[in-house]
Amino acid sequence: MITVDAQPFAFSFPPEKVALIVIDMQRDFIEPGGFGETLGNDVSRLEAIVPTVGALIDLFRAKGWPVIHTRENHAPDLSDCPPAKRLRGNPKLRIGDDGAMGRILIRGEAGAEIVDALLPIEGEYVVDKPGKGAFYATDLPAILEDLGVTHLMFAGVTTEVCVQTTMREANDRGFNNLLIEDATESYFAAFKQATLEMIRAQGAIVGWTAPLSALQAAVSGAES
Ligand code: C5J
Repeated sequence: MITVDAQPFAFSFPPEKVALIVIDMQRDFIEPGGFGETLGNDVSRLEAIVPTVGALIDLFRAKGWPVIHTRENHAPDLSDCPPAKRLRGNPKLRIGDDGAMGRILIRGEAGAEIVDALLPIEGEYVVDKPGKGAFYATDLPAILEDLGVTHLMFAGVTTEVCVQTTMREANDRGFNNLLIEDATESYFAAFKQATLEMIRAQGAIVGWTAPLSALQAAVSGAES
């Protein structure tokens, strides 16, 4: 077991049974001109974590541990996008509309792709998901079963939406979850902070949180 100095208490994981899930590090959420910005958000908060997410992915790659990337997206005919999702609110652009990087959140369009710095490499998994949670209407459950993992680490955006939803789904399915604090971000600082606190409240009711440096120290300690 490798033990990470985490909150609300130490997180121990068997290195042969861990996987990383990187949630929705997509151009439309992160880059200026994308969907996130058209919704009125300051995307620079999300752009700032790209190097840390990259360092986390590099650690998993160096150890040969599985990496799973998710993308929130929809079929071109929007058959997997409920009207309740597409029509909610009064945004300038909706899912499926033409944006600066192609049709918003449509599979195959430039904006729906993962940012260049974090593109998956051969052998990594890419899960396309129509919802906020990565377990709904995807092959993620089958991938995790095939891998035989019991412990998951999480990174990505946004903390309180797709990351938190997926962690809660994973928690209900019996996984032990660690969220890497500086490898996740929200458009709203207060929402990120509240989510970290909710996850680790009541004795890790959803999971644990720790900075990347704590994971790196635990992994180097286990190597020496
Ligand atoms: C949102 C996500 N915020 N990936 N998606 O709509 O969190």
